[in-house]
Amino acid sequence: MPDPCIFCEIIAGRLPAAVLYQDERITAFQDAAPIAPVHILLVPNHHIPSVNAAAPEDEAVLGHLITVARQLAQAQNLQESGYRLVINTGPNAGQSVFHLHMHLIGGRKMPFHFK
Ligand code: D5M
Repeated sequence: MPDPCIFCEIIAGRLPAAVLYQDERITAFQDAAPIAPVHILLVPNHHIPSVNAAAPEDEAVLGHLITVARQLAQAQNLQESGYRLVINTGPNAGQSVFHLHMHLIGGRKMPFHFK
């Protein structure tokens, strides 16, 4: 793990971020470099570097990311217009922060490809 992991620092409240949601399992905050009017990151509170490193016991928290992403999308009035949930994994996907995170992106029409 990079020392310190920036998302672990945000989760712990040691690095500033616009936190929209937090419970005992996950945290959601505004992406610092938004590519759309709505761009939120949802992360497990415990450090998982990527989908490749997720363990069977992480299955519930990964499902919880989707449930809360849907709630946040509805709170942003995206349920009609639509939105995208993306988890970049590894170099070809352009993963740049190695703490598993789900992007919630919406508020504009998106092409088929991400970014
Ligand atoms: O996406 C990593 C995302 O993380 C990228 O959209 C920028 C965002 N980012 C990086 N640092 C921060 C901080 N400090 N706060 C909020 N958002 C941040 P990836 O899928 O790895 O390319």
